[in-house]
Amino acid sequence: MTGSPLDLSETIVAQATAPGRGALSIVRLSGPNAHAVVRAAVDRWPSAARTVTLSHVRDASGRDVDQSVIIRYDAPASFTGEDSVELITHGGLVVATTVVAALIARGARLALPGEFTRRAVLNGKLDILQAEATGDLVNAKSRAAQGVALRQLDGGLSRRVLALRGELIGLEALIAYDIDFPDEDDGPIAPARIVAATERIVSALEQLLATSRTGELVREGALVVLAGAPNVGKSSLFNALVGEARAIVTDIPGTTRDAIEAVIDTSTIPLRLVDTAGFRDALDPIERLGVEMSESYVERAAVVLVCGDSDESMLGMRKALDGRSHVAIIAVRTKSDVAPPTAAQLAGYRDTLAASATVVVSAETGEGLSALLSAIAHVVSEGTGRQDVDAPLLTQERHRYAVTRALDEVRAFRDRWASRELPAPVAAVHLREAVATLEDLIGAVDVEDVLDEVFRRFCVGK
Ligand SMILES: Nc1nc2c(ncn2[C@@H]2O[C@H](COP(=O)(O)OP(=O)(O)OP(=O)(O)O)[C@@H](O)[C@H]2O)c(=O)[nH]1
Ligand SMILES: [Mg+2]
Repeated sequence: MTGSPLDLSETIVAQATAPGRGALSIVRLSGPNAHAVVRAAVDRWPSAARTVTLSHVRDASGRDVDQSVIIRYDAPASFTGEDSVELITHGGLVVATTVVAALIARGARLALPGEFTRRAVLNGKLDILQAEATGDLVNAKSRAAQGVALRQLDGGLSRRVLALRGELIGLEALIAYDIDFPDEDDGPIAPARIVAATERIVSALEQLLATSRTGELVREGALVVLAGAPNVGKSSLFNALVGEARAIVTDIPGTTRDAIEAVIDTSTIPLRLVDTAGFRDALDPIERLGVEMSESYVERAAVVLVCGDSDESMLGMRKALDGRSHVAIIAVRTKSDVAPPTAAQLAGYRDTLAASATVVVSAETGEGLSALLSAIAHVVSEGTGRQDVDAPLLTQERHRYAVTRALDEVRAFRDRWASRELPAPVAAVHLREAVATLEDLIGAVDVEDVLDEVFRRFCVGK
């Protein structure tokens, strides 16, 4: 049975926990026959919803496959809004699989990826933004991504979008009033009121759109590239920042050939730290490829840590950075335990490299490492216009697209309204479009095709 995600008459079952060795697993069912299917497979059934019962689970031939704890949920008070059951089984590779098989033998079918959450949306338990947040929470690779997903699940972004939709509908109502009384002197609505309301919405949509850069950084991490002449201590600094010996360190210049990447999970935006091959005019073709790769990382970086252990190695990097004025630079003077620089030298680095900050570090003693991390965090947050990661953020291309479209429509309305080039009812069509776009974003209206897009990324049992 393949099953269709649209057929809510079917009862679905899946293991919700990752397969593998572990103390416990969870098997969940949802659908009109969820209770009957489980009752047929167990010897004890919870007498009331949301209570637990320890029970034997038997396969189709009556053989015991587990002793599981059973929780029963009665519609509509469940995650999906349907009759549901959760079985907490013993863990491992076999037990949960045989429990699922025993339930399929009693008439359930295996759920498709994300099908439980999809049903929650179809039954009005979650909106689409919250359903996406469920997926983001499971897929979070950093504390920042976890926090953003949790707030979205709590409805933070949905409330923001709903408030904007409410303002747009308010504006539509003002215009409808104006259209109904066209001949009145100046109309009963002062035109300035409509202009002001439109401007407010345009700027709120612009602010929301501006959060998408931060949302992307929270998801992907900010690219922080260590660059500098060979042998200045880039790989040593990389290892010290990551907290383990990931990159090879030797006193031979040209040690690092490939770019090596590690994620540093900070409390705000995660950092994708990349160690690169030292910049020089390399003769060895392999090393030359390494240098080219370094250049391409510098090109894409949010922040470049220009490393040097002397004036010559530091100032020599100016040439490598030529034409890359869009990249933020932190001048990092390395090996401070050997020869600490003077304030005048540091000022020289800052000016020559157009650096946002200068930091003095030693991978040997650990000096300056936390100052460097703070400087990076500062530069990254400046780059996002100091967006607060605690505010609702647009995290997906789908969100950015919808808000961009809504903004375009409201701007089109504003221009047409101001020039009076179209009759008011025609100009107001743009507002209707903007409202519809925001409704698509939340899933307030017909949601089927949006759902297909959203649930492609889900795992089975979610
Ligand atoms: N005393 C001292 N030595 C350091 C420090 N950092 C690096 N070194 C030494 O400098 C030499 C080069 O270090 P690496 O980290 O390999 O330098 P790199 O910039 O990655 O070099 P390439 O990969 O060749 O470009 C090694 O001998 C390190 O032990 C430091 O903070 N203090
Ligand atoms: Mg190296």
